[in-house]
Order: sequence, then C-alpha cells, then structure tokens
Amino acid sequence: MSTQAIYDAIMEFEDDDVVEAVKEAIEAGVDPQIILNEGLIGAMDEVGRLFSIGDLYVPEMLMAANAMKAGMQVIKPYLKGDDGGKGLVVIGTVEGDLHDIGKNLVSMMMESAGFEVIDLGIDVPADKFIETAKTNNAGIICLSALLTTTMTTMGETVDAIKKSGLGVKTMVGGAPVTEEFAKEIGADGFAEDAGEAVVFARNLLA
Ligand code: B1M
Repeated sequence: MSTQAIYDAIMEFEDDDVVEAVKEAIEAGVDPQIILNEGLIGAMDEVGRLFSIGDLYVPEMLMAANAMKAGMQVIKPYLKGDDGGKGLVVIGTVEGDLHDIGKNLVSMMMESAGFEVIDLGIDVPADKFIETAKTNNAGIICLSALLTTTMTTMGETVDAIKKSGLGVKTMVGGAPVTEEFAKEIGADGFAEDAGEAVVFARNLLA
C-alpha cells in the first residue's frame, strides 16, 4: 500500500479522507515514518510549491494545513521515539510567525521520547519563553520559525534568552533555518527535523 491516498486527500483538503487514509495505511502496516514523510509532509511541500507559483492561495494553504493536522492526530501514538529523554523542554513558534505544524511535530516526538514539553503555541514573544522556562526550570527552549522575516525575531529571541542569564539551552529549527544561521545567532543547537531535535535535546541535556 502506498501513501498516495493520504497525499491526495490533503491536496483535496478533505480532513475525513486524510484520517481514513492514515488509519488504512497504519492497518496495512506502512511505517508511520513513511506515512509522515511521504504522505503528510510530502503533500505540504507540494502545497508550498503551488503557493510559490501562484497556483494556490492562503485559504487553501490553511485548509491543507488543517487536513494535515487531522492526519497527525491519528499518527501521533505511533510516532514512538526510543525512550531516554529527560528534562523539561519549552517550545514555541517565535513572535510574528503563525506556522505550527513542524513545531507540533517536534513537540510530539519530544513527548514520545520521554521529555516533558510545555508548548507555548505560535506568535510567542521572547519574554514569554523566558518567563515559562524560569518558572518551570526548563533545560531547553526550542524555537521554530518558518518565515525569513521571523528568522530575525528568532535571533533576537535567542539573544534575549542569553541575556536573561537563565542558563537554559536554546535549540532552533524550521524550514528556512540552517545550522550556519543557528551558529550565527548563538543558538546552542539546530535540528533539521523532529527526529534530529530529539537527538540534540538528549545531547544538550546529557
Ligand atoms: Co505559510 N509560508 N505563510 N502558511 N506556509 C511557507 C513557510 C512558505 C515557504 C510558502 C511558500 O512561499 N512556498 C512561505 C515563506 C516564504 C519565506 O519566508 N521565505 C510562506 C508564506 C509567505 C506565508 C504568508 C506570509 C502568506 C501570506 O499571508 N501572504 C503567511 C504568514 C503568516 C504568519 O506566519 N505571520 C503564511 C500563512 C500560512 C498558513 C497560516 C496559511 C499555513 C500555516 C498553518 C499552520 O501552520 N497551522 C501556511 C502553510 C501551511 C505553509 C507551508 C505550505 C507548509 C508549512 C508546513 O507546515 N510544513 C509552507 C511551505 C513549505 O514549508 N513547504 C509555507 C510541514 C512541516 C512539517 O514542516 O514546518 O518545515 P516544517 O517543520 C519541519 C522542520 O522545519 C523542522 O521539523 C519539521 C519536520 O520534522 N522544524 C523544527 C520545524 N520547527 C522546528 C523547531 C525545532 C527543530 C526543528 O526546534 C528546535
């Protein structure tokens, strides 16, 4: 069985069909990681491509995102990371940025790997990250940004966290974020995807 039905249902913005197709793929024994990468993320990449060339508009991008989220809820219990994560992670999408699918994925994988996760959602100002990390004695703050414009905010947020003197580690990620950029802004870690984020979190808190 392929993941084509999942991909197609996202492209048609049919939440119920996405849920059904993900369930069927799981029942057929398709690897959840393949369902995620080829079916769900694959479709979102195509949505992004079509948006770039003007073949899709914001409302359609949003409908596709909602369809993907419906699928993610089904797959969530199957995305088992190996255990061993210890410590508390605060995560959020930086101020000015409303994208949350990648951040949610990182959050899910961290939880299933054993970390305690406080997810602050989207459009999170620097002081909210700092205050939450302080109150909860967090080990890592994870920042997500999907826009080139909010990469600047990400840099400012990392800076504010460093200046707060909390001693909490920072990890950054999101489609436009690179390892080089992470170094440039002084983040302690960078992760390309949710799986890498778990590995890095373990190393940072070891
Ligand atoms: Co937006 N959007 N969007 N969008 N959107 C992009 C990002 C864009 C690349 C589309 C395009 O032009 N091709 C483009 C950005 C261009 C740029 O900045 N260079 C763009 C734009 C322009 C915009 C608006 C400005 C459009 C407008 O209004 N004119 C607007 C901005 C709103 C705002 O944020 N202020 C906007 C709005 C939206 C929606 C709200 C409609 C919707 C988001 C809904 C939601 O998230 N709930 C949306 C969507 C869906 C997308 C695309 C199509 C898909 C994003 C996605 O969910 N990908 C996107 C195109 C694309 O990325 N291909 C696009 C799937 C997800 C699993 O991947 O988030 O990359 P990703 O996460 C990955 C890794 O990056 C990593 O792990 C995940 C994989 O495991 N990762 C982390 C992510 N965060 C991490 C944190 C970590 C570690 C790893 O912490 C340590």
